[in-house]
Amino acid sequence: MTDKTEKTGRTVVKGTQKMTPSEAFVETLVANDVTDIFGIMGSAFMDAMDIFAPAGIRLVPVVHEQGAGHMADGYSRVSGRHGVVVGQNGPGISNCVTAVAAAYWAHSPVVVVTPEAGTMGMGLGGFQEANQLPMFQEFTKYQAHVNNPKRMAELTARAFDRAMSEIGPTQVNIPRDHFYGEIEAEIAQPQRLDRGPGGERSLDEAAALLATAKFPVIISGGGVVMADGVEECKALAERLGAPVVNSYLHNDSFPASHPQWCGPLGYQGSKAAMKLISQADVVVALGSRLGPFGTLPQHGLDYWPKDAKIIQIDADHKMLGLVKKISVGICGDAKAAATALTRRLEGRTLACDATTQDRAATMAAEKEAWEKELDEWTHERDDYSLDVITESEQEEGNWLHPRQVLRELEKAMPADVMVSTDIGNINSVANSYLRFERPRSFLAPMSFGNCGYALPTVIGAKAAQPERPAISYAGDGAWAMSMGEILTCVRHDIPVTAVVFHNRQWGAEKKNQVDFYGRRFVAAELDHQNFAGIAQAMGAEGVVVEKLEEVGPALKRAVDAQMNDGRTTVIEIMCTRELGDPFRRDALSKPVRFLDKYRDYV
Ligand SMILES: Cc1ncc(C[n+]2csc(CCOP(=O)(O)OP(=O)(O)O)c2C)c(N)n1
Ligand SMILES: [Mg+2]
Repeated sequence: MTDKTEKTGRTVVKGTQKMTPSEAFVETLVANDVTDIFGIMGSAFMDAMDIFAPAGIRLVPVVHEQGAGHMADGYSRVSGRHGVVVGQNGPGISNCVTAVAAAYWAHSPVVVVTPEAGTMGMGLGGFQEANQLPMFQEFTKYQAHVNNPKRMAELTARAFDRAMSEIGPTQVNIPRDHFYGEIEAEIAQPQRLDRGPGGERSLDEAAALLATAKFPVIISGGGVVMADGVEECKALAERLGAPVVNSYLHNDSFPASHPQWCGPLGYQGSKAAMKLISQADVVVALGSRLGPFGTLPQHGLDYWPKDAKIIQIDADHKMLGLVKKISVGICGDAKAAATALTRRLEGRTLACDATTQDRAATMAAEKEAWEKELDEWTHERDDYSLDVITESEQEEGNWLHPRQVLRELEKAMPADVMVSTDIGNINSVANSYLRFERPRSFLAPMSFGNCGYALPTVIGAKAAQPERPAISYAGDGAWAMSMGEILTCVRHDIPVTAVVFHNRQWGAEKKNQVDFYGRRFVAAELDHQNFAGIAQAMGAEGVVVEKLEEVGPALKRAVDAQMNDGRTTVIEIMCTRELGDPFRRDALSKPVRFLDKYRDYV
């Protein structure tokens, strides 16, 4: 007896049957609509791998397993389906740790399949032996260990269910000998939560509070994206006439063309968003954990409204009130909760109704002022940046100001684009210039903040949605960590467009040496770089851009090559060494030295 799966319509065996554990594993993947896995092959799971093709599963071989983990992350973030990563026991698995940590903080339903050394050898110090559960303990919502081959189907299914219900990575750890043998197994139907809006009492309290609010502001968070709740967020915002700001690095959580969209909070975010939220008497944090890094003062503005009442809605009750003191906590799905709140406000007169037009005018004015400021903010104006701009004019030719480059890229963005960004100074400044019309479009490294994130993640996104243009941003340092995956694009026909900001330095960290360590640069410079040449050697297009007017056309040509010819392009943009505001002003202080030999190092 067989049955069809929900999304991909493939058949899965039904009822209890004799099969091998490999078959039980692969059929469970099919039952969970898995069509793509990222990883590098290995003997540890070869018996299962052998039947991937007849099961309708493609294994995308990558350059490095960290890339595979990021691809699984990007794949799941744009598709809402599981991302799956696999590797050889030991080193193939330890290579995945950073990527799984990043997926954890992005709340991505990634399943990391970790074949382990055989049960008869564990503990003897054999080949590629490692204890693989502790490695991922910090970064997974659930860890299954297949302690008996007969439990392969059950435990694999649970890992897939929990990745969705817990909204984060899970692990299925499989001793390699447990793929073999003969078992009786039944393939479980996937169990998906039917999520609700939260408790009646908290929803009633939230509605009562909103009814009295004079200047409500909505923070649209990642939970809105994951719940596919943008329309519902819009309906609530429109009923309230409230400004909507994006939580940090969730710029795709509200359409940028909407008059109530005011831009992102957080590092290098929108001043309009910050000035508006500073006036709030009630903040609705819809699908946001209010992560501490995302609400730090920016642009010299300590904007967080300390006296405002906060209504926080999160699918994970443990996030409620964790970072900010709240008045009402709703444990619910962002989409369902927004609908429930809008319904409760229907037909009611709200305190803010009297000022809807005034508030709309305030929003429009703040947004206009910020756009004007961005237009005029063509380069950084701190002493260090002015010095290196002068240097660059005298010595190196007229290289480009990152902010101007970012504005040109913004203007040339294709419709329906997916953009991934990396960690770095220029990538952070990009926050003000990345706007989206639909959710599941923006892929940033979120709270784990690892360099080397953007390229592999966008490759995974492109694999999931080949019909959409895929663009990554990375600084030259972060790029070099990850650029090998261009080979994956070329080898496996997953074309993307990669923008590299060539500023010859690990800029973001160097900025701390500028601000706190008297410009004593240690390990900050990068040279011998020719990224366009390296791209060409890997079989992609490589383009160097040195003139501002070439930025937009270069991006458009590359996207055209991606969409129409299946070609990957690396666009290397030559930038000055100027640097925007630092990442961690909050976490650094001027050095203190007690020992005589270091006395000048202050
Ligand atoms: C894996 C990892 N290593 C180191 C860091 C620390 N770090 C953060 S930003 C940065 C510099 C990035 O330089 P680059 O990619 O060239 O971008 P730029 O800042 O120059 O724009 C470094 C080293 C990190 N975040 N992640
Ligand atoms: Mg750099």
